[in-house]
Amino acid sequence: MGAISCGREVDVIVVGAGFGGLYALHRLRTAGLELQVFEAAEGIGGTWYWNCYPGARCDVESVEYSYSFSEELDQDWEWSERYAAQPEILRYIEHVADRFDLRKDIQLETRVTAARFDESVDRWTVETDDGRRHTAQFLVMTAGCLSIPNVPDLPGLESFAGRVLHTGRWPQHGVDFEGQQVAVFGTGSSGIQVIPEIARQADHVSVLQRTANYSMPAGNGPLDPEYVRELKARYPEHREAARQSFFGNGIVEVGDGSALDVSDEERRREFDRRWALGGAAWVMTAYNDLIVDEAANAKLVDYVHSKIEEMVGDPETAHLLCPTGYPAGTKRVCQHTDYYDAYNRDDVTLIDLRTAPVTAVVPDGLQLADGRTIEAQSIVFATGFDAITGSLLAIDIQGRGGRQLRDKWADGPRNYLGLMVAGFPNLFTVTGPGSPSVLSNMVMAIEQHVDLIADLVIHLRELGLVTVEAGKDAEDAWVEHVNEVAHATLYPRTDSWYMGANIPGKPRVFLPYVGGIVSYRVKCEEVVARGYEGFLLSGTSVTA
Ligand code: NA7
Repeated sequence: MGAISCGREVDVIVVGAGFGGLYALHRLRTAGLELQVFEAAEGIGGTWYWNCYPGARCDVESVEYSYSFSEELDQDWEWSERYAAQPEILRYIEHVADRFDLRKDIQLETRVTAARFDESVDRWTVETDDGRRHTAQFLVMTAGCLSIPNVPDLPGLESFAGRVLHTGRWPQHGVDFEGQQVAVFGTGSSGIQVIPEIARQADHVSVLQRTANYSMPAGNGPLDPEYVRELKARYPEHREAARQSFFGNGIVEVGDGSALDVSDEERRREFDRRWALGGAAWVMTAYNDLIVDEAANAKLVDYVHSKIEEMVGDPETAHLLCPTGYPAGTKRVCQHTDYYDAYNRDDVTLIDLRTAPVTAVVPDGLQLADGRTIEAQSIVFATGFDAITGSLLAIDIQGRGGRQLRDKWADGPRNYLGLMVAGFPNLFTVTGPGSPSVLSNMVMAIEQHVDLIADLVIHLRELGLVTVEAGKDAEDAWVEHVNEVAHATLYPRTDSWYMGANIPGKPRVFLPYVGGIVSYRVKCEEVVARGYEGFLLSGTSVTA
């Protein structure tokens, strides 16, 4: 290491200033702790700062994908659309930061590179890329579940003469594709959102598809003021209903019957009704067995295929866009606005990478295995992220005895409740692996974790103790439970980022907790009621 200078000594260091970091700062500061937040970007917002590509939009309804901790904030803020676009979400985040005076404890353009637990003083020493070292009793990781971009290792990419972009690192000032031929890789949520927008501007778009995705119409539009007025009149009850729901969403009607117990006509009517309402969650929850029973799932697969065939004019393109080979919903389901229409344009071409992989990137485009050359002046990677564990393992985190988190998690993440890791005292992972996180309303998952952390820290201090960590037995039992619940569903059958399968060499383990936000919350409440069962408080020495 080079010359290191000393930074602040605080109670808590928070890594990341997105939804998670901002709430951690607010909640723990209100509890009387002194905090320092480090954020790598030039601005706050996390995911909603970086993903500023055209078309970026949340797939949870805006009135739900927002903080619930302040009734006044809920009443004052006006969302304009059913599903908010990135600029509006970022404006909301900026508003929250100003309203709760958060900026003074946030240091931007500062990346945390290493964190080591010093057992002699029971404190974390945190290094940042400005060459400074800071210490804190607690370290709270809110660096994001989808924040480390995955860029494919294409042969010759460095020789490309045009511009290379990733949706998760989009230039803040925008990109002008006017007059360009653009190659877009990836047809997940980001690809499905960005492709129609680029198509509107560019001369030609070539979409390079490896796997077709299941996507439902967003059904986005302006929010009806009367609907908002009614919702606001009962916002606290609405928020509570969301907390008690499976996904952290109180609006979606969750069907409680089997897709196999109804006639084909009735099922089609129900799918049609939900498809017309818009929102992936509406369709995916039409029946209670779509994600656990292959035969039930197949009914949804057939339905989605029929809709794609209706929407896309060219039968060959429609056929390629129909997802096959994996159950619907086992990769993150997308929401589209104009996506399928884009393929009805003359200036959008779909290329199937399964039959025509890229053999080389050349200065003016791509060469395909079938001999075709795709000319391009820009390459856009909508190729996703090293999800959930990526941002934690990007930092050299060392716990007791210098044990590295990277070593401990070499075969997949191990922790208790997705929140704490045995052998890594006073380190909290907000929406960490093994918690509902990306399978729920993220803002709600964040609030629940941060509230739990705040209560635990206060409890610890009231007892006059200094460290808390996961017990090894509790950790083992939780990891087993997370796997057991996942394997009762169809999810693990599919190569997805939920399984770590999108990153070469990443262990194939189901990363989030699929048991639902309400059962997870109940489990956490039981743990607290039993005196923080499974956590070791104070100087108890453990080996992980
Ligand atoms: P996703 O959902 O991981 O989608 C990435 C897409 O990129 C997906 O279609 C991948 O195909 C494709 N991909 C990944 N690597 C490659 C390579 N090497 N070559 C070609 N195509 C590739 O990321 P998103 O950013 O769209 O969405 C992430 C989340 O953000 C989303 O779920 C929402 O929660 C918001 P694959 O399916 O792996 O074959």
